[in-house]
Formats: sequence, C-alpha cells, structure tokens
Amino acid sequence: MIKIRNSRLAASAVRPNQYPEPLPQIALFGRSNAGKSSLINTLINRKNLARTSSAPGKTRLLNFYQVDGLAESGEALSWYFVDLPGYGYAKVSKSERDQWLRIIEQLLATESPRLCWQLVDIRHEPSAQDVAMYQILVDAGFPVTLIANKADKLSNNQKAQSLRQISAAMGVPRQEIVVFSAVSREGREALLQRAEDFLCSLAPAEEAEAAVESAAEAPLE
Ligand SMILES: Nc1nc2c(ncn2[C@@H]2O[C@H](COP(=O)(O)OP(=O)(O)OP(=O)(O)O)[C@@H](O)[C@H]2O)c(=O)[nH]1
Ligand SMILES: [Mg+2]
Repeated sequence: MIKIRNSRLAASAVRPNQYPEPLPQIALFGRSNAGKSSLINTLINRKNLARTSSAPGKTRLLNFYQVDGLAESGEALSWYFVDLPGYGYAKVSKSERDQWLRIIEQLLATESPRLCWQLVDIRHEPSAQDVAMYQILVDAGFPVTLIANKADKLSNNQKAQSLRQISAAMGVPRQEIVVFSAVSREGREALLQRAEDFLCSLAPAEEAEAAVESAAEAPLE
C-alpha cells in the first residue's frame, strides 16, 4: 500500500489561474457535511490539515492538498487531494450556488488526470443533487468512486440496508461502493489502494513521450 511521506496545502483557489502547478488529482465531491475534508485528513494521517467543521459550508474554496508518497513498487508518487466546497447547504443564496457551479465546472474543464470520489452520508437517502453530481462526473468521462461515509454511525444490519438504498438511488452496484468512516478508519486501506492503482496507471511523462516517438519511428505496415 501507498506510504504517505508528506502533505501540505499547496493552494486555495477559485479560478484556474490560481491553481497550483499540474499534478494528478483526486477530487472530493459531496454534500456539505458529508465528510470530504475529514476523509482527506484520515487518509493522510493529519488531524486537521483539511479544515473540518460541524457547521456545514466550511469549505468555500478549492483547496489543493499536495501529498507525496511511495507506491508499493517504490515509485515516488505526488498528487493533489482537491477538497471541494460542498453542495446542498440550505443557507446559500442563488448567486453563491451559481458561483459554486462555476468553480466546479472550471475545475472539471481543466486538463488533468483526475479521479473523482463522491461522498454520501451512509445514513441518508441520496438527494437529487447527489444523483445529478454523479451524472455530471460520469458524463464528463471521469472515473468516479462512490463512498458511503460515516459508517461508524450504523450497525452492520443498518449498513446493509442503507447500502441497498444508496445503490438503487445512485444506480451504482453495491460492490462498487466503498464503505468508509473517518472515526473507525474503515475503508481507508481500500481508498489508498484505489489511489495507488490510479496513480501507478498514469505513465510518467517521459515514458509516454518515448512511446510516441518510437511509434512515430516504426516503419509503416
Ligand atoms: N461519526 C462520524 N463523523 C464524521 C465522519 N466524517 C466526518 N464527520 C463529521 O462530520 C462533520 C463534517 O465533516 P467535514 O469533513 O467538515 O465535511 P465536509 O464534507 O468537508 O463539509 P463542507 O466543507 O461543509 O463541504 C464534522 O463534524 C466531522 O467530524 C465519520 O466518518 N464519522
Ligand atoms: Mg470541507
């Protein structure tokens, strides 16, 4: 499994010209209060690098947390966890909602290897916005992992029942949903494994260039 070496806030941004230098991204989507910032802290073993709060609407900007680590193979990996502002927060004006949408659209329109993790609270039926968000990500062509968070709040029986509901509402097979808790740390290893699989599947830039060059030099059939 990935060994986390280092993590830091690389940038807080609204517009693309404020984004940090390009690195592969694992972007966190979900309702306000679903636990996006807590999940990042749990994965990187930091108490409060990503700011969390019981008051919804805490994350207002895109926060790029740079993480440096080592893959099982020894390969050095660097990427961003991109912590996004949550949606579905009741006390926002129309202009704030429009601004939220613009921030998300601009991020998704920026060329970058990107894995999307969408969180839902395992205790609640997904909202229409959850379903819409998932669809936006899938339609945009990104790989999306659905994460059912706050699993510590339910018994095993309740979890099974909730997962059936979430699976049906989101149209995602049960086996593809990762069950997670920032409290019990259930699901942490599964997510780190997915992060590693994604990052290791990206050919390093020089290798990709060399492959293109050798393909160009190959005699035509
Ligand atoms: N019991 C439990 N509480 C959690 C878990 N994850 C997050 N929380 C709590 O849920 C609240 C919201 O967590 P955040 O990580 O700030 O949620 P967020 O999705 O980043 O919220 P916004 O920044 O508002 O979009 C905090 O009080 C956390 O302590 C979990 O797995 N289990
Ligand atoms: Mg947050």
